[in-house]
Amino acid sequence: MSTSEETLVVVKPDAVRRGLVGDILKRFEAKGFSIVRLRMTTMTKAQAEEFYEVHRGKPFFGDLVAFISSGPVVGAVLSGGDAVACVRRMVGATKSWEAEAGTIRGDFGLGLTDNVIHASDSPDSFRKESSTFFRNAAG
Ligand code: 3AN
Repeated sequence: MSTSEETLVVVKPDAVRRGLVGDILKRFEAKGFSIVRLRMTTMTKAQAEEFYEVHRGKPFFGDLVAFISSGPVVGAVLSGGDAVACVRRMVGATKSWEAEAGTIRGDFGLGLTDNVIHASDSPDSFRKESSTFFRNAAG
């Protein structure tokens, strides 16, 4: 029996620009996860730096922050069994061109910085990322 938990996904600016929000969120609902919180926003540079804090100092940090704050994103908290690991499997490998067909990155993208979607990699990351993402949000 899997334990119910929550995780955060963020549909990135490339996927929002391409009109893929519905197609992507639909997969999580079809799988059985509930969307328990949802926000469309454009992240500030400071918010993006905090969101990707673990990558600070890496060579791609600047590009990553510039990209994620380049346009609207849609963040959703998903609730359901084994959410963190299961959603990561559904998202697929970081390099979209290597991601398996049937995963979100495998089906919808070819990029690395612009790799369609972010998903928390642990319950601790979920707590930190969602507090950054939903800061000052109503509701
Ligand atoms: P994932 O999103 O699959 O958990 P992470 O956490 O290793 O991958 O990386 C966070 C984000 O940083 C990725 N989604 C991707 O956009 C970007 N990224 C990771 N590695 C690289 C890299 N070598 N060059 C450019 N961007 C990268």
